[in-house]
Amino acid sequence: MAIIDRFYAGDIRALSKMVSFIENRRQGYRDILARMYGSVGRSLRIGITGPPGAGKSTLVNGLIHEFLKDQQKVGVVAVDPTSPFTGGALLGDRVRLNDFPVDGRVYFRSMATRGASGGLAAATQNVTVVYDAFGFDITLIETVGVGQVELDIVDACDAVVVVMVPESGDAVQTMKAGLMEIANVFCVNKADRQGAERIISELRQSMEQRKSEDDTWRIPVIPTEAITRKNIDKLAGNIGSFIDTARTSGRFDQHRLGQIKKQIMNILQNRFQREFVDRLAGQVEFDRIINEIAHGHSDPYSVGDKLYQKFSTSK
Ligand SMILES: Nc1nc2c(ncn2[C@@H]2O[C@H](COP(=O)(O)OP(=O)(O)O)[C@@H](O)[C@H]2O)c(=O)[nH]1
Ligand SMILES: [Mg+2]
Repeated sequence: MAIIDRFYAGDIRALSKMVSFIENRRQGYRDILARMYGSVGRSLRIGITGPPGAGKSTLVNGLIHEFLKDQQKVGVVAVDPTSPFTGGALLGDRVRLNDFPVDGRVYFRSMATRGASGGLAAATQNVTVVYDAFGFDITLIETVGVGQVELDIVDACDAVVVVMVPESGDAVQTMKAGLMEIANVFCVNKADRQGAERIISELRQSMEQRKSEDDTWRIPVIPTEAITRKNIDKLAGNIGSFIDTARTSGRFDQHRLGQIKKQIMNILQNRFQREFVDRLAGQVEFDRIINEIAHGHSDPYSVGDKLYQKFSTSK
């Protein structure tokens, strides 16, 4: 049987191969994705982001148990932008596998980033499409929150949980880092540690003060202890409530449509850019131009204007 047929028959090894195939953009990957797009849209995509060591993986473990109780099938993708060396499965993720049934109801995958942050969003989106087509009810996306990457990841999620720990220090600092805007649910993990009360009340206070763009949803702050699974049910419940609320208000669909538009724009932008740069490289006498500028006969802005005029109109 062809791998694609085994995939649609629910063979987990075929799923593994398929994810690699798509991730590595093997020849023909687009046709396969195109077929998958015909049957997706059902799976919920939940992002879990926060600083390294906050307990995201442990939380993901706990959440999987919650979802399994509800007879939900769960696919996990862990994105690690901090480590260019892992290049695949992180050790922790391999170990975790032993906790779960091997009957295809849970599946893990790690992805190391390949430099460009935009590429990461695209790769993650593709994996979620594969998971969805395979029949997972829920996709959990674990990412380290370190700047641009987690902002990109919003484009691949329906709901985002931002994880903090008492050691995160000043909650207000974290807000400034842009995590505030992307959180639909806050989780203060390691609530057993000192300082938990403080960060929880700080966060709750900021949430009260914040004028929400969407007054149908108040961002909750949930204390958890991932290692003992304390309050994980509550966290799962709040994620569920957010999604229900967003569906009712129409925000859920709006968000998804916006993501599709953004994805198309990214594809176009990349293509135009590549094509433009290729044409430039082949036709512009850079050495001469650079020399002219260096000797005061021209300037970079004028050259930019001229090249733009020339190449935006010519074929
Ligand atoms: N004290 C305490 N430690 C925790 C808790 N949750 C996770 N940890 C520990 O924190 C460390 C980092 O957890 P991990 O899930 O790998 O964090 P990640 O880097 O965010 O994925 C591990 O040693 C966990 O056992 C918690 O609720 N309380
Ligand atoms: Mg982790």
